[in-house]
Amino acid sequence: MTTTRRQFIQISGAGFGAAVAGSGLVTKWWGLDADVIHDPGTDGDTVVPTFCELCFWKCGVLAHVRNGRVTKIVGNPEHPLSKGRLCPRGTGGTGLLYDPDRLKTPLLRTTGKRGDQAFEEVSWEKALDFTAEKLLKIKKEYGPDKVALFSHGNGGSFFKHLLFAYGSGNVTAPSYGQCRGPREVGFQLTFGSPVGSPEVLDIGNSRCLTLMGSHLGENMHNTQVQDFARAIAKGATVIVVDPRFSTAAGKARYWLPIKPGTDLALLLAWMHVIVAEGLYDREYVEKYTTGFDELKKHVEGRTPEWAFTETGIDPETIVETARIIAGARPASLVHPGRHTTWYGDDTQRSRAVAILNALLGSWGRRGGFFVPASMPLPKYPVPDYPETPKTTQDHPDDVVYPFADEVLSHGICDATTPGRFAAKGGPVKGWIVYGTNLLQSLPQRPRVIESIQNLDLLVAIDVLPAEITGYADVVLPEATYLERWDDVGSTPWSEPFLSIRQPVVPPLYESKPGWWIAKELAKRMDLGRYFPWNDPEGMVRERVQKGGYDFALLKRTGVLKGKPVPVTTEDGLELSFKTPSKKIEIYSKQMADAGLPPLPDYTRHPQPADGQFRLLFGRTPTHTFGRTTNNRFLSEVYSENQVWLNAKIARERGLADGERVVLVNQDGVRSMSAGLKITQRIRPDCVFVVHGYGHTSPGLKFAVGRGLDDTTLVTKVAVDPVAGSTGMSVNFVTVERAVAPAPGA
Ligand SMILES: Nc1nc2c(c(=O)[nH]1)N[C@H]1C(S)=C(S)[C@@H](COP(=O)(O)OP(=O)(O)OC[C@H]3O[C@@H](n4cnc5c(=O)[nH]c(N)nc54)[C@H](O)[C@@H]3O)O[C@H]1N2
Ligand SMILES: Nc1nc2c(c(=O)[nH]1)N[C@H]1C(S)=C(S)[C@@H](COP(=O)(O)OP(=O)(O)OC[C@H]3O[C@@H](n4cnc5c(=O)[nH]c(N)nc54)[C@H](O)[C@@H]3O)O[C@H]1N2
Ligand code: SF4
Ligand SMILES: [Mo]
Repeated sequence: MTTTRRQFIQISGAGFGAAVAGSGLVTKWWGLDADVIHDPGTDGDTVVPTFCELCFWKCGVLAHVRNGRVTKIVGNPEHPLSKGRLCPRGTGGTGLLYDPDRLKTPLLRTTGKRGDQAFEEVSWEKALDFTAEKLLKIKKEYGPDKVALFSHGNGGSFFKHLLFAYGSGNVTAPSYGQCRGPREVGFQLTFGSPVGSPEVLDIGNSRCLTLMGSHLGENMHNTQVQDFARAIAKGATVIVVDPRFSTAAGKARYWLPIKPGTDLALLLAWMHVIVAEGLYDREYVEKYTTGFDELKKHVEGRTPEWAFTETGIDPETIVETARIIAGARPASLVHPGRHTTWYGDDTQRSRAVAILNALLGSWGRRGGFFVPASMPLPKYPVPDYPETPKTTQDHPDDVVYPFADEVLSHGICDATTPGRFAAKGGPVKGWIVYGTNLLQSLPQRPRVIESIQNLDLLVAIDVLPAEITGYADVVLPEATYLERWDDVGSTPWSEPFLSIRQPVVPPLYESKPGWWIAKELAKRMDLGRYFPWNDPEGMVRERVQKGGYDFALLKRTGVLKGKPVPVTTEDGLELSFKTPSKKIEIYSKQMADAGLPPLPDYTRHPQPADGQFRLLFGRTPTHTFGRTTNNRFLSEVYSENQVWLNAKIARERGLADGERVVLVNQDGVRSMSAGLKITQRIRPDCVFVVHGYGHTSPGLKFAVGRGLDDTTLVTKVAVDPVAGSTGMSVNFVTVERAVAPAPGA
């Protein structure tokens, strides 16, 4: 039995129905009546617990199997991240498993130039021998640190292990420098801890939730969305700051349609009001923070009247919302966001968010940020790694951004291109790319391609013929998450738990699990001793049992829970901070010492000229970037992105809803075409598109040519001087009709 579209929507509805029925979120988002939920019969199904990989939230799922086929995927009620419910993407996992376009065999490039799309199907033996030989050659000729691993997703752990064993520490991912990087650096500097993933937010108990861009409801991180619905049902006040009337704005008491790029001005003005009116948590600030006096002085002139001129938000609203935010403390959460690489001053903006939360006393408090707990899990015994010249946190061989705590992907691109960055010992020569589609996720694509053309080896390990595989020398088809074991992990969360990834059905075609691929490569490079186990289940079992846990129960239920521990002061937690001063550092001496502004200040960013719009991008509930846009199942709900354009502007230009347009950026780069969505729900100075469309890989037979690719237009970035991340919301576009109407038409 395959699930029909109707059932799929009903299952999604079942997922969200219970929590959100009171809030009306289901009907609002899905056009559903929450009462008509129906769960198709499950008699005779085998049910296998594992966790989802349609995004990176790791929700526990129960996969139903009948006659050897996965028939449906539902939330595991025991799993703390799904609580029995999935987001629509998780429900649509079979659309990936049974995608007819999946990579089926290993491929070797046959022509001279990367990107030509000429491959031959080869055996695993041949593909692995080729890869190992090239990797050994690079190690011998240039040193192991001249290989980098780009990795996104749970299965990447085996390749990280392989890379460390090989002798390189260059592990990187666009989910840092193009996503969470500045937030993590800003919070680390302030509280001594990052926000992490899943974010340590107690949204469900918030009495006031402030969302600055965080578009929950379109951003479908499951637990957050469920908690958001719970908070609304309990009467929380929601304040949404977004140039676009997002789904979350539809649930908000205040929508502040801020001028893009000016959030820091609003944050400073909110702090001005809260400090000037004495609305902050005096006791908390005195006990736990340093640098309040400096902040007081710093925000003195940052009045609501001043902020109005920058943000376009009137001073009365700024004062009113500041009082509401402070009035709900400490259960007042100013959401730290996730995709925070916007304008290049992103660490400073994240610092401002962190400091505002410190004034509210929301760190370590119920309804604010919790301090997560996890279940200790012993490592599997393997030999020590050789020295892993991580090279560095940013560019190989040099430290440019001292607070970046991960290797930067665009830094590796630079270090791969001779002349762009003088990496000591010469440029990077080999890339192993696991589960990340660099052609869609890294900005400045021509530079990325230039780097790729300079490589001696590009290996892509993927499940689909994504754009990156077209540029590889060798393509290794991985089994999907429903067909494999991964290593076991302990996710830091408000309740300690362990969960496992185990196969639901055997791998299709000739695809192989990541653990096997990594182990086979290790064997061929004389690194077999790092993969001493033969079957991954045995390896996972040994780790779990050594930790003193019941493996059989974990396998049967998918999740084990530990004894609850206090995660907020209300539960009895004693707060402590891992900063140099052991306090929350409002004033950052670390930054001052590095020659960076110790308190976040506002810088004015260029705004689009008349006739131009700022290009903004985000998510849609049924897709994860471009990784699901070929999923025919999920595409029944949303099959192509649209360009959101303000209705007044459209009227002035004589543009009609649904009309096909192309976007042309400040550098003359043209996008593919997409339909217009004419709406009052966006400011007149920006356009918005959902990221993940405009695929060009011919192998993605469903997605190729559908919609418009925002990344093509991101030719300009603003590099954050603290985290080294790339702000990408700095590109301006004009809107042109895709095809001029015929004369007289
Ligand atoms: N222009 C622009 N750029 C962006 C963003 C944006 O909105 N606009 N968003 C940014 C953000 S927030 C992030 S986090 C990054 C994310 O960027 P990426 O890390 O590139 O993430 P995905 O798009 O999820 O990459 C998915 C790749 O993994 C493959 N894949 C899926 N499942 C598996 C699996 O089980 N095994 C293997 N081996 N491969 C698998 C898919 O086929 C696809 O090729 O992009 C950033 N870049
Ligand atoms: N369905 C779905 N959910 C996802 C993902 C997915 O691909 N699909 N990806 C996941 C990942 S990895 C990430 S990082 C998150 C990303 O999601 P979030 O972190 O929530 O959001 P962003 O992508 O940063 O921002 C998008 C929102 O910010 C608004 N915005 C743009 N510019 C500004 C500005 O200057 N100021 C303000 N205040 N708002 C602005 C946009 O209008 C939009 O509503 O989503 C996660 N959840
Ligand atoms: S949020 Fe959705 S896509 Fe992501 S892991 Fe959970 S169910 Fe899967
Ligand atoms: Mo992200």
